[in-house]
Amino acid sequence: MTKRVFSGAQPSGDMHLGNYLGAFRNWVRLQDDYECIYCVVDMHAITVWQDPAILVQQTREAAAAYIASGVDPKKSILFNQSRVPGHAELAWIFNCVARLGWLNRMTQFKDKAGKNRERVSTGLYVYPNLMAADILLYKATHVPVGEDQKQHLELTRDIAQKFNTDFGVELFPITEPIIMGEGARIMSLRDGTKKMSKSDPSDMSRLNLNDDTDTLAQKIRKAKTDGDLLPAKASLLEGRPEAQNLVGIYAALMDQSRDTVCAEFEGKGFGDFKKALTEVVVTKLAPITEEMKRLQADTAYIDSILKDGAARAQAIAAPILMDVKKAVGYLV
Ligand code: AQP
Repeated sequence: MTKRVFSGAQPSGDMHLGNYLGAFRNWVRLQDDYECIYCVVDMHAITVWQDPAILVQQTREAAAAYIASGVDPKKSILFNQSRVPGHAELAWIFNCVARLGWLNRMTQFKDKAGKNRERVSTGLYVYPNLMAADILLYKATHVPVGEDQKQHLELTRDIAQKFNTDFGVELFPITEPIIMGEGARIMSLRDGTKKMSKSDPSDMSRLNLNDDTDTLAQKIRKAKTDGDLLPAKASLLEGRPEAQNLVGIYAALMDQSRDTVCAEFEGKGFGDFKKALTEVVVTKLAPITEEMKRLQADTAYIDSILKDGAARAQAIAAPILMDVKKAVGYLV
């Protein structure tokens, strides 16, 4: 069986360092060993309100961020989700396969809906079924996952299994997670217990891939920390979430362990550490920011990449979706 990876990000705001370290950078590394499909998941994005004119821009920005991070659109398939109708078609079938109790257990829905549960879109609730459809529409064998997506991949596996059993077929693979290491979860610069997120109302909470050097420096300078010094070992950062996060970012960008970073900066205060961190962040992100800017200025190029990617994705999806429809008993 083809070893195939599927992954995506929502064009729901500015792409940030969390997306880069938790996703894009890993996607680049997977390109040599897997057939990779990287999607800009615009259908997921609209589960919360998106201004249509901005959504179009953000979709292009997301594609530019993937490419600028090193995703090669010739090697990998890069497209926006809504262009391949199979995602919606399969998601509907999965709405009828997944059980209500399974969705009720999804912690991300609880987090995102919060106290507002009665007022969120029904799309937000069935979001994990659409994610299962994204993956299984291509019979993806592997999905790179961070902590926060583990539960959704479990659901995808449950749906695949139930579909195969209910319809007496061996159609879907049981997709394996690829667990990513250091830097898997980057936290907000304003609150080390919350993840860095596009939808955080404070722009100061995240380092955006399109921030200029001065903005990055200012955000790091203003990042919340405590008054203590850096300890000799990472385990001694326990209970200091902001300090832990900044050390984690440095370690991830330098491809070092947190212990190595602590050993280097032991006894220093966060004033000094932030200066070193700024240098590392700027060195690593500036080339990406510049390339994103260049790509975004060429909308025709980005649009042609996404259109071509959608045609390649469609070619893989069409026969799989046909088998699904036949298994379900649709008259085709
Ligand atoms: N803070 C993070 N640390 C590590 N990885 C992260 N990812 C997102 N935030 C972090 C990873 O980026 C990929 C794409 O994420 P997404 O856009 O599909 O959705 P998300 O995880 O919900 O990202 P945001 O920024 O928090 O978006 P909003 O605010 O719109 O919900 C995923 O692989 C994710 O793990």
